[in-house]
Amino acid sequence: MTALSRAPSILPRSSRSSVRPAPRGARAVGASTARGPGPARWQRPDLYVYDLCPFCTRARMIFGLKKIPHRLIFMSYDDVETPTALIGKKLAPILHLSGEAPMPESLDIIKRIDDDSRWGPPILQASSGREDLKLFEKKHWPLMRLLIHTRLLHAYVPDLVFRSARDYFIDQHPIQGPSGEERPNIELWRSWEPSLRRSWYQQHFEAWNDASDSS
Ligand SMILES: N[C@@H](CCC(=O)N[C@@H](CS)C(=O)NCC(=O)O)C(=O)O
Repeated sequence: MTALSRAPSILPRSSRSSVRPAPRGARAVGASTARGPGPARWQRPDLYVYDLCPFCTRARMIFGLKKIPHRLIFMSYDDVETPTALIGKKLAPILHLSGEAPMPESLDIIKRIDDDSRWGPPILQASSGREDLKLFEKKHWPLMRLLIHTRLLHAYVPDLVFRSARDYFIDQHPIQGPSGEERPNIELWRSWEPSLRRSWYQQHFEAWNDASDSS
């Protein structure tokens, strides 16, 4: 799968709170149920995501659970323009419903979709408030981050197809060194040569591969 380059072409001309005109083809998608006079409305929600983003996976789940047809738009990770045009900053996930301002925040997106009677009655229960899960994540995130981030660059992830996107990802995510060096803060990390940052990622990746080959 590749990062979709069509996304910018359907963005609003101005910024965040504007309601964009219907994209070309919207009439064909939603003609039978388009409501009221005025510009044609498209029916399928647009969901802008990164495949690497756990908050995006969370937002995607409600569409799967309720079997809601939607347009899933993978942004390239270095594409600042698309999310900024939609919500004023670089962040995913973003939901855009026809006739409404695009909205961020996975939990708000989930609630917006689950509560909308067009897609049936709500199905989600209230949050369990499980503190043990939060603690597990807090405790293990440093190791999870190292394992996940260094592997993501080698996975089939549409947001990281372009070299520029992978470089952007590395720039944004400092890791500890391959010989146990402390994880630098982001300013220090970004002041280094790109080749050094890439090499830390690569060395971790290869070390684990070597370890799993020999086990
Ligand atoms: N509170 C937000 C958090 C979303 C978030 O942090 N998304 C990350 C990706 S996992 C993001 O877009 N960060 C900006 C970036 O990666 O440049 C939510 O629940 O949707």
